[in-house]
Amino acid sequence: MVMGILNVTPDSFSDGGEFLDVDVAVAHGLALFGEGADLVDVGGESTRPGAQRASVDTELARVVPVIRRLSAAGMSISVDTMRAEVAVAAVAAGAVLVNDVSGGLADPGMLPAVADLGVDYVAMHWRGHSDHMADLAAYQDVVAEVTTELAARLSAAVDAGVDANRVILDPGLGFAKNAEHNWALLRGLERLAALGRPLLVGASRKRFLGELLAGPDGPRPVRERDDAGMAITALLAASGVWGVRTHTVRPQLDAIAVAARMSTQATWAGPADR
Ligand code: PMM
Repeated sequence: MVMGILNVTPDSFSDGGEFLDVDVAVAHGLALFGEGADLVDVGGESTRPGAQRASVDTELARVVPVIRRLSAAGMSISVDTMRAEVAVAAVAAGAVLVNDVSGGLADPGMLPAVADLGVDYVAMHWRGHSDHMADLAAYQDVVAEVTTELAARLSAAVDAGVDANRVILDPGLGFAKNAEHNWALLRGLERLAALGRPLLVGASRKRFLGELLAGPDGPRPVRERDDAGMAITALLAASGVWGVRTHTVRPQLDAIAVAARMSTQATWAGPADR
C-alpha cells in the first residue's frame, strides 16, 4: 500500500509552502493518484522537529477544501491530524482514514471520535509535540519501548470503542527518535508486527537518510533522498510491511513489484517461455 504525502502547510520539512494553494494541492493529489497511490494523506499541520502548532481553524481551512475536492473526484483520502475536530470534518468531507501521529495522545477526544466515525485509524508512536520531541528521544531498548507504548495505544483505542481490526500501527520514524533509533526500529519491525496489526512506515526524505548519505558538505539535501527511500520500501515490502507513506509514488510501486516478484516462485511454462 502506498500512501502519497500531500502537506498543505507553509513549513513541512520537505515540501513546506509548495501546496498551500487549494488548486495546486488538488493538482498534486491527483498527480499522486495518477502515479498509482492507494491513498493520499492530506495534512495541514507540520510535525517537523521544532515546529509550532497550527491553530485548529488554520488546520481546518487548509485540509477540508482539498479533501472535499479530491474525494469528490473519487480518490481515497486520509487525513493527517492529531485533532478530533479536524478528523470529524475531514471524514465529513470524504476522508476514509484518520492518520494520527500522536496515536490518540494529543487530543483526548480523538479515540472516541474515531470510534464514532467507524473509519480506519493509524496510531503512530509519539511521545510529545514537535517543539520538544527531541528531548524525549531517550530509550534503553527502543524497539521494546516503542512496541510497549504502541500496544498501549492499541488498547486505548479499543477501550474507546475503536474496532481493533481498523487499527494500523506506525513506529513514527523521526518522532522523538534519532537516526540510531530509526535504524533499530527498521531492523526490529517484526517485534512490532507481533502486535498483530498491519504496519505503516514513513521514512520518506527524513533526516536519518540525509545523515546516512552525508557528503563533505553535510547531510544529503531533502530532495536527493528518494533513491534511498525506494530502497527502504523494497526491503519493507519484502519483510511484509503493510504500507509506506512517501512523497513519490511510482518508484515505490516499482520497488514493491520487485520485492513481490522476488518472493514468489514463477510458474515455468516450458522452453518457449525462456
Ligand atoms: N511522518 C510525518 C507526518 N505524518 N504520519 C505517519 N503515519 N507516519 C509518519 O512517519 C509521518 C506521518 C512527517 O513527515 P512529512 O513532513 O514529510 O509529512
